[in-house]
Amino acid sequence: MKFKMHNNKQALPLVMGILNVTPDSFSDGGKTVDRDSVIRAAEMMAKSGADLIDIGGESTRPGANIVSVDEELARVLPAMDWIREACDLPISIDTYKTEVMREVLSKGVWMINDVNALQAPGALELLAQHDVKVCLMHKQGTPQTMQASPSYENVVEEVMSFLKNRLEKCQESGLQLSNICVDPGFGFGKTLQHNVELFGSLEVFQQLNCPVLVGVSRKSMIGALQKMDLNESRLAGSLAAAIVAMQKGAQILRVHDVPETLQALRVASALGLHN
Ligand code: 7PJ
Repeated sequence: MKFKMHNNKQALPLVMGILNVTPDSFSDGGKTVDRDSVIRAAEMMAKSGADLIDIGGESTRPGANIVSVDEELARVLPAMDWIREACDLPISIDTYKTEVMREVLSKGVWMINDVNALQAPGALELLAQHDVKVCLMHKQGTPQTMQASPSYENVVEEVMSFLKNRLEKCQESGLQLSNICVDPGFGFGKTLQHNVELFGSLEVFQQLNCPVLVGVSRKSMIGALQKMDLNESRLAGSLAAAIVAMQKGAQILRVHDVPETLQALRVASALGLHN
């Protein structure tokens, strides 16, 4: 699969299906940890046209608990095997821990999706030794405290300059630019206003010359943009956001609801919306 290019399905963004193997994930927590449910989820994503599957073994939602390397590996490694039994989709691992990266790289992972943008000690050096995709995400603070008081002078400029700096560091360390995508990190140390400003300026991130990944699926900003009960489904709002992200040039969308997202993107595209 090409990374930088559109897939050949009507120039849609790549759709990355989220498969959490954590007991505390905010929206499908606890439902996908055993073998059968992982296989079922992966088969469903493959059948509905996902381009890759993102496995997360530690929740990074606001306030979530840190898990040990061993615990994270105990969740992620079997899930990789089960997904491979179920389908041949490329696998992304959502981790910021160098030790976890090392293990999954030895099992031939396709992408390292790092909410910490390879800032952990040894992460850059490790990734430089592998031909693997990587997603560099911006966040302010840590998942434990990041929503306490996010603050920026200019959120778009600050996120841009962080990502630019990380891209430079990656290239200095020997990573290939063609393997890297960037992500403004919606909801990671951002108020609703910050998220809205970033989304409004998504096109600006094209200047970084690598694919832009957007993850807003079911996030609290979707609910907060209109008055909504906490337990109400955020699916419709997430689909609207996916379409706008496509229009603003996002090349990878990280989503929970793969068939619904693809339906929305295909219809939007068939009716004249372009990436
Ligand atoms: C993101 C992520 C995101 C990338 C999570 C959640 C929280 N990785 N991992 N971008 N979010 N690259 O899904 O609500 O936005 S975990």
